[in-house]
Amino acid sequence: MRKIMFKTIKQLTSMVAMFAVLFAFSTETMAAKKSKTLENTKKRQFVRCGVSQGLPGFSNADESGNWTGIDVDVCRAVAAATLGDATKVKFTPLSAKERFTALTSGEIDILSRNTTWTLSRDADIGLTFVGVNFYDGQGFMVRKGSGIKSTSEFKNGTSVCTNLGTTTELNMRDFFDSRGISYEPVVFEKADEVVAAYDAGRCDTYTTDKSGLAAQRTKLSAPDDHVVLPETISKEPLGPVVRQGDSVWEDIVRWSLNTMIEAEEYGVNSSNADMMKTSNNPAIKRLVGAEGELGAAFGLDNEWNLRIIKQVGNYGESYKRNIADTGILPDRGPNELWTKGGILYVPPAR
Ligand SMILES: N[C@@H](CCC(=O)N[C@@H](CS)C(=O)NCC(=O)O)C(=O)O
Repeated sequence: MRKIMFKTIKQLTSMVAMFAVLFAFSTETMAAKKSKTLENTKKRQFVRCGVSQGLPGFSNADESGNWTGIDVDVCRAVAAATLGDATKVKFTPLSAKERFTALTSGEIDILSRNTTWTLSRDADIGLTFVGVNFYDGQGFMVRKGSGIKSTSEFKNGTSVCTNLGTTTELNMRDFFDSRGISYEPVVFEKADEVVAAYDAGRCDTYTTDKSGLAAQRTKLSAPDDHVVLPETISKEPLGPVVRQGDSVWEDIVRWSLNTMIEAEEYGVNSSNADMMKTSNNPAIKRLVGAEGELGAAFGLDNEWNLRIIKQVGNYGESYKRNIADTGILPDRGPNELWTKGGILYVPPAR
């Protein structure tokens, strides 16, 4: 009798323990779906997005304050996914120097501002990069009149205009130091000051990401008098950044960007997205919310991705509208899909 009772107590205890584990597991999964940033975004009814102070093609405001660009579109995608409306974004223009503090201090919730993903930025200062929306590299622009055709012609004492608080500054130092060429940095916090200084002839060359050179060239008084040299001296994978510590928000931003890229891969765009609901390709059906429950993983409804595609478009549409059709960089280069010879490749939405 005692033996039987002992056995039941033992069974009971292990059952209680099992339930406790199950309970802890389920609350943990529920907790994992909670995002303070998402909650606050819903309360506020807008996404707080940090952008540049004006970089055509990436993040640029017109006279009426309407922001456009591929970086702007990432924030619009998140607004479409989380608030149902791509226009519900408040943009905060930030200099390169200010951008990370604005994110870590909680002034913005997404930094989408031609920002290079590096180890120290990702691991060291409370930030998390969620992906790459433009593969770039650093280059140099010179006046055609200088006759310089290659960076190998740079001489001792070359004066170089660039932006403060950027990878550009560091690569510039590595570049000249490793070649034993003395140089004179002419550095400003505001990009417009850099452009103005270079335009006024205060430096021999202007260095930044090649996309930036192409964009800023349009602001020079005589764009055709300048040329971007062929060499690319660094890797600049540019992408959106979030604060460390809210993994659900991080996932929302990551998969909003991925949705735009994968939609292009599957030929889903802003005009055919609704029709794609009846596609016989399950991968396409998932992308437009007609199959699976992908949104539930972030605590979103099932049409979060359909709204992104309908309201913002796929990556190709965004690139065309902002970068190609504006004449900044008509060719996609490495920013072409992996299926078309480029390196744009995102994990599958399933
Ligand atoms: N990708 C580099 C450079 C970023 C950067 O600040 N580039 C300048 C020159 S293209 C810029 O954004 N200018 C526009 C602005 O400051 O508004 C980085 O992350 O450090």
